[in-house]
Amino acid sequence: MRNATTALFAGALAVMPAIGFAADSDDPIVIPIHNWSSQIVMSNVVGQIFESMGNNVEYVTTDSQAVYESVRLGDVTLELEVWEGAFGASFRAAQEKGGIVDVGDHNAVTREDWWYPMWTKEACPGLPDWKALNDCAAVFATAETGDKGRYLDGPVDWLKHGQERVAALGMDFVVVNAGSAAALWAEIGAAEADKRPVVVFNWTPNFAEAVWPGEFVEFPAWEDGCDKDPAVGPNPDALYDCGNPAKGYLKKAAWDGMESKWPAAYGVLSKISFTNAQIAEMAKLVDVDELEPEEAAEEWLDANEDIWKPWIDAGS
Ligand code: TMO
Repeated sequence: MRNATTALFAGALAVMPAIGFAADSDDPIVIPIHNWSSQIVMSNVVGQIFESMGNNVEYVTTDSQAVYESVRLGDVTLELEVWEGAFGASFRAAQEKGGIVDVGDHNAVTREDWWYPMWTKEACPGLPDWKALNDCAAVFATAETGDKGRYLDGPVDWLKHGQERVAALGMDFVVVNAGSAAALWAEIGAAEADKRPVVVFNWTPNFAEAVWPGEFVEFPAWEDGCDKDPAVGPNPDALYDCGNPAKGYLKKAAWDGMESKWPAAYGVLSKISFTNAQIAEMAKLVDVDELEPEEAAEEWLDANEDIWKPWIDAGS
C-alpha cells in the first residue's frame, strides 16, 4: 500500500508540466491489428492505456509477417504479440536489418502446433506421438483429401509450414489452410457433436483450452536451425522436420525511434507483461463472450486496474 505522502507526490507529478523530461509526441502511436483475438484485444488494451496517459493512438490492420518490416521502418510503432513459433523468423530477419527493438518478454509460455480435442484419442490411441497420428491418417480422411488425412492449418500469413512438415516427415496428410481463426473453431465445434476425430492448428494461451480439452501432437522436438539448416532435425535433407517450440516466448517489439518520440509510452511498454491466463481471458471476451474488441479491452481494463495502473506509475 502506498502511504498518503507517496500518493500526493505521485498526484503532483501527474499534473506538473514535464520540466526536464521530453513529452510524448502528439502524433498517433500506430498499433497493428492482426487476425487472432488475443492480439486484437491486447492491442486495444494497450492503446487505451496509452490514451489514458494522453497519447493519440491509431490502429491499422496489418499482415502478421509483413508487420516486422513495417515496425522496422517506423510505419507502425510496435507489436505486442511476437509469438516465437509463428513470427520468430520474421522478427529475427527484421532485427538483422535494423530499426526494430526487443522490448522484452511477456510472463507467458507459448506453443503453436498441430492439436486435437481429447475425444480424437479414442480413434487414435497412440497420440500424441506424431508417428501414431500418421498411422491413423485414414481416420482423418475426408472427401476432399481422399485416402489421406485432413489437417486444417492456420491462415497462410501465420506461415506454419504445415505442407513442408508433411513432406519432410513423409506424412499421409493433406494440409488445408483455414481462411480465418474462426474457421478453426468452427471445425472443432462441428466435430464435437459426434466426437469426430480432427486435427487442427491451435495455440496456447488461447480461449480454446478452457472450452475443448485437448493436446498438441508431439513432433520431433524443435531445435534452433530447423527452419534454416536441413541437417537439423531427423530428415537430413529437409527443413521444417521439427515441431514448433514447445516453450516459446511471447515478446513485445517496437520501432527503434519509439523511445525518443514517445518516451512515456515506451517506458510503459517496457513494463507491460501479460500472463497466459490474462491472454486467454482476452481471447475469451471476444471468442466466447462475443464482445467487440474495443469493449473487451474496456472490460479487461476495468476488471484489472491493479495489474496495469502500476505499469503507468513505474514506466512513465
Ligand atoms: C500466431 N498465433 C498465435 C495465432 O499462432
